[in-house]
Amino acid sequence: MGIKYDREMLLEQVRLQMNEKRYRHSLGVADSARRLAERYGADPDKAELAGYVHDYCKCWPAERMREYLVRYDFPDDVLQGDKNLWHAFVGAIVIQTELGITDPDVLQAVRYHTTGRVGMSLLEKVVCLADYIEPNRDFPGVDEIRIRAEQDLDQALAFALGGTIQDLISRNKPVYPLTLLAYNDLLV
Ligand code: DGI
Ligand code: FE
Ligand code: FE
Repeated sequence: MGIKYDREMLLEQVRLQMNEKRYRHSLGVADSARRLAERYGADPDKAELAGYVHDYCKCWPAERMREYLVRYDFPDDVLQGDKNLWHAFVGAIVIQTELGITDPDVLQAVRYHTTGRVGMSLLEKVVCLADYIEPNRDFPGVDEIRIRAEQDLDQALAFALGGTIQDLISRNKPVYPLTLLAYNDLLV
Protein backbone atom coordinates (compact mmCIF):
# COMPACT_ATOMS: atom_id res chain seq x y z
CA MET A 1 0.00 0.00 0.00
CA GLY A 2 0.98 3.61 -0.33
CA ILE A 3 3.49 5.38 -2.44
CA LYS A 4 6.93 6.91 -1.84
CA TYR A 5 7.99 10.43 -2.74
CA ASP A 6 9.68 13.51 -1.29
CA ARG A 7 6.70 15.54 -0.12
CA GLU A 8 8.60 18.79 0.44
CA MET A 9 10.14 18.73 -3.03
CA LEU A 10 6.85 17.86 -4.65
CA LEU A 11 5.01 20.67 -2.90
CA GLU A 12 7.70 23.18 -3.89
CA GLN A 13 7.18 22.20 -7.51
CA VAL A 14 3.40 22.38 -7.18
CA ARG A 15 3.63 25.79 -5.50
CA LEU A 16 5.64 27.16 -8.47
CA GLN A 17 2.84 26.32 -10.94
CA MET A 18 0.05 28.30 -9.35
CA ASN A 19 -1.11 31.20 -7.24
CA GLU A 20 -1.43 31.08 -3.46
CA LYS A 21 -5.17 30.43 -3.51
CA ARG A 22 -4.90 27.50 -5.88
CA TYR A 23 -2.06 26.09 -3.80
CA ARG A 24 -4.16 26.23 -0.64
CA HIS A 25 -6.97 24.54 -2.57
CA SER A 26 -4.57 21.76 -3.61
CA LEU A 27 -3.54 21.17 -0.01
CA GLY A 28 -7.22 21.14 0.96
CA VAL A 29 -8.09 18.58 -1.69
CA ALA A 30 -5.20 16.37 -0.55
CA ASP A 31 -6.51 16.50 3.00
CA SER A 32 -10.14 15.87 2.07
CA ALA A 33 -9.16 13.11 -0.37
CA ARG A 34 -7.16 11.34 2.34
CA ARG A 35 -10.14 11.48 4.71
CA LEU A 36 -12.58 10.22 2.07
CA ALA A 37 -10.15 7.45 1.14
CA GLU A 38 -9.95 6.35 4.77
CA ARG A 39 -13.74 6.45 5.03
CA TYR A 40 -14.47 4.51 1.82
CA GLY A 41 -11.48 2.21 1.53
CA ALA A 42 -9.32 3.78 -1.15
CA ASP A 43 -5.56 4.13 -0.68
CA PRO A 44 -5.14 7.27 1.50
CA ASP A 45 -1.56 7.94 0.35
CA LYS A 46 -2.51 7.82 -3.31
CA ALA A 47 -5.54 10.00 -2.63
CA GLU A 48 -3.40 12.60 -0.86
CA LEU A 49 -0.80 12.62 -3.64
CA ALA A 50 -3.48 12.96 -6.33
CA GLY A 51 -4.95 15.84 -4.35
CA TYR A 52 -1.63 17.69 -4.23
CA VAL A 53 -1.13 17.48 -7.98
CA HIS A 54 -4.66 17.37 -9.39
CA ASP A 55 -4.63 21.05 -10.47
CA TYR A 56 -0.93 21.16 -11.40
CA CYS A 57 -1.68 22.84 -14.75
CA LYS A 58 -4.77 24.80 -13.73
CA CYS A 59 -3.00 28.17 -13.84
CA TRP A 60 -1.08 27.51 -17.04
CA PRO A 61 -1.93 29.65 -20.08
CA ALA A 62 -4.35 27.91 -22.44
CA GLU A 63 -1.79 27.95 -25.24
CA ARG A 64 0.69 25.99 -23.17
CA MET A 65 -1.97 23.38 -22.40
CA ARG A 66 -3.05 23.27 -26.04
CA GLU A 67 0.48 22.31 -27.08
CA TYR A 68 0.25 19.17 -24.99
CA LEU A 69 -3.21 18.30 -26.26
CA VAL A 70 -1.98 18.56 -29.84
CA ARG A 71 1.29 16.74 -29.20
CA TYR A 72 -0.52 13.89 -27.46
CA ASP A 73 -3.23 13.65 -30.12
CA PHE A 74 -6.21 14.45 -27.97
CA PRO A 75 -9.50 14.23 -29.87
CA ASP A 76 -11.16 17.30 -31.34
CA ASP A 77 -13.95 17.26 -28.80
CA VAL A 78 -11.37 18.08 -26.12
CA LEU A 79 -9.54 20.71 -28.19
CA GLN A 80 -12.79 22.37 -29.20
CA GLY A 81 -14.42 21.90 -25.83
CA ASP A 82 -14.34 24.06 -22.73
CA LYS A 83 -10.78 25.07 -21.78
CA ASN A 84 -11.72 24.50 -18.12
CA LEU A 85 -11.42 20.78 -18.84
CA TRP A 86 -7.90 20.90 -20.26
CA HIS A 87 -5.94 21.16 -17.03
CA ALA A 88 -7.07 17.71 -15.95
CA PHE A 89 -6.06 15.94 -19.18
CA VAL A 90 -2.81 17.87 -19.49
CA GLY A 91 -2.08 17.53 -15.78
CA ALA A 92 -2.15 13.75 -16.00
CA ILE A 93 0.63 13.94 -18.61
CA VAL A 94 2.74 16.66 -17.03
CA ILE A 95 2.86 15.10 -13.57
CA GLN A 96 4.51 12.13 -15.25
CA THR A 97 7.04 14.11 -17.24
CA GLU A 98 7.83 16.82 -14.68
CA LEU A 99 7.22 15.09 -11.35
CA GLY A 100 7.95 11.49 -12.31
CA ILE A 101 4.63 10.22 -11.00
CA THR A 102 3.98 6.84 -12.61
CA ASP A 103 1.27 5.28 -10.48
CA PRO A 104 -1.59 4.56 -12.91
CA ASP A 105 -4.27 4.99 -10.24
CA VAL A 106 -3.02 8.46 -9.36
CA LEU A 107 -2.70 9.43 -13.03
CA GLN A 108 -6.27 8.33 -13.73
CA ALA A 109 -7.57 10.22 -10.72
CA VAL A 110 -5.99 13.42 -12.02
CA ARG A 111 -7.09 12.82 -15.59
CA TYR A 112 -10.75 12.42 -14.66
CA HIS A 113 -10.99 14.72 -11.66
CA THR A 114 -12.94 17.36 -13.60
CA THR A 115 -15.14 15.44 -16.03
CA GLY A 116 -15.58 12.14 -14.26
CA ARG A 117 -16.23 9.13 -16.49
CA VAL A 118 -18.20 5.89 -16.60
CA GLY A 119 -16.81 3.25 -14.29
CA MET A 120 -14.79 5.54 -12.06
CA SER A 121 -12.46 3.82 -9.61
CA LEU A 122 -12.85 4.42 -5.89
CA LEU A 123 -9.78 6.66 -5.98
CA GLU A 124 -11.13 8.68 -8.91
CA LYS A 125 -14.41 9.25 -7.06
CA VAL A 126 -12.65 10.25 -3.86
CA VAL A 127 -10.46 12.83 -5.59
CA CYS A 128 -13.30 14.21 -7.70
CA LEU A 129 -15.52 14.63 -4.63
CA ALA A 130 -12.70 16.04 -2.48
CA ASP A 131 -12.28 18.72 -5.14
CA TYR A 132 -15.84 19.88 -4.39
CA ILE A 133 -15.78 19.73 -0.60
CA GLU A 134 -12.25 20.72 0.53
CA PRO A 135 -12.39 23.27 3.38
CA ASN A 136 -11.56 26.35 1.29
CA ARG A 137 -14.45 25.73 -1.11
CA ASP A 138 -17.37 28.09 -0.77
CA PHE A 139 -20.24 27.95 -3.24
CA PRO A 140 -24.01 27.61 -2.82
CA GLY A 141 -24.82 24.04 -1.83
CA VAL A 142 -21.33 23.02 -0.75
CA ASP A 143 -22.47 22.15 2.77
CA GLU A 144 -25.09 19.76 1.45
CA ILE A 145 -22.41 18.00 -0.60
CA ARG A 146 -20.21 17.81 2.52
CA ILE A 147 -23.02 16.15 4.48
CA ARG A 148 -23.76 13.70 1.67
CA ALA A 149 -20.06 12.92 1.36
CA GLU A 150 -20.18 11.45 4.88
CA GLN A 151 -22.99 9.10 3.90
CA ASP A 152 -22.70 7.74 0.36
CA LEU A 153 -19.79 8.33 -2.00
CA ASP A 154 -21.66 7.66 -5.26
CA GLN A 155 -24.76 9.62 -4.32
CA ALA A 156 -22.69 12.54 -3.07
CA LEU A 157 -20.62 12.65 -6.25
CA ALA A 158 -23.70 12.34 -8.47
CA PHE A 159 -25.24 15.21 -6.54
CA ALA A 160 -22.10 17.32 -6.94
CA LEU A 161 -21.74 16.60 -10.67
CA GLY A 162 -25.47 17.22 -11.07
CA GLY A 163 -24.95 20.67 -9.59
CA THR A 164 -22.17 21.39 -12.08
CA ILE A 165 -24.35 20.17 -14.94
CA GLN A 166 -27.22 22.41 -13.79
CA ASP A 167 -24.87 25.35 -13.48
CA LEU A 168 -23.47 24.82 -16.98
CA ILE A 169 -26.95 24.52 -18.46
CA SER A 170 -28.17 27.63 -16.63
CA ARG A 171 -25.31 29.55 -18.28
CA ASN A 172 -26.00 28.05 -21.73
CA LYS A 173 -22.66 26.21 -21.66
CA PRO A 174 -22.10 22.80 -23.22
CA VAL A 175 -21.78 19.81 -20.92
CA TYR A 176 -18.93 17.48 -21.82
CA PRO A 177 -20.46 14.05 -22.52
CA LEU A 178 -18.27 12.21 -20.00
CA THR A 179 -19.74 14.32 -17.21
CA LEU A 180 -23.30 13.36 -18.15
CA LEU A 181 -22.30 9.72 -18.49
CA ALA A 182 -20.54 9.80 -15.12
CA TYR A 183 -23.60 11.35 -13.50
CA ASN A 184 -25.91 8.65 -14.86
CA ASP A 185 -23.47 5.88 -14.03
CA LEU A 186 -23.23 6.95 -10.38
CA LEU A 187 -27.02 6.78 -9.99
CA VAL A 188 -27.39 3.11 -10.97
O1 DGI B 1 -10.09 22.93 -11.15
P1 DGI B 1 -11.13 23.23 -10.12
O2 DGI B 1 -11.66 24.63 -10.23
O3 DGI B 1 -10.66 22.93 -8.74
O4 DGI B 1 -12.37 22.28 -10.38
P2 DGI B 1 -12.63 21.36 -11.66
O5 DGI B 1 -11.40 20.70 -12.11
O6 DGI B 1 -13.77 20.48 -11.29
O7 DGI B 1 -13.07 22.38 -12.80
C1 DGI B 1 -14.42 22.58 -12.94
C2 DGI B 1 -14.65 23.69 -13.90
O8 DGI B 1 -14.86 23.21 -15.22
C3 DGI B 1 -15.91 24.39 -13.49
O9 DGI B 1 -15.68 25.80 -13.62
C4 DGI B 1 -16.93 23.94 -14.47
C5 DGI B 1 -16.08 23.74 -15.71
N1 DGI B 1 -16.67 22.86 -16.71
C6 DGI B 1 -16.93 23.22 -17.97
N2 DGI B 1 -17.48 22.22 -18.66
C7 DGI B 1 -17.58 21.19 -17.82
C8 DGI B 1 -17.04 21.58 -16.57
N3 DGI B 1 -16.99 20.74 -15.54
C9 DGI B 1 -17.46 19.50 -15.72
N4 DGI B 1 -17.41 18.63 -14.71
N5 DGI B 1 -18.02 19.07 -16.91
C10 DGI B 1 -18.10 19.87 -17.98
O10 DGI B 1 -18.60 19.47 -19.04
FE1 FE C 1 -9.38 20.96 -11.44
FE1 FE D 1 -9.33 21.49 -7.99
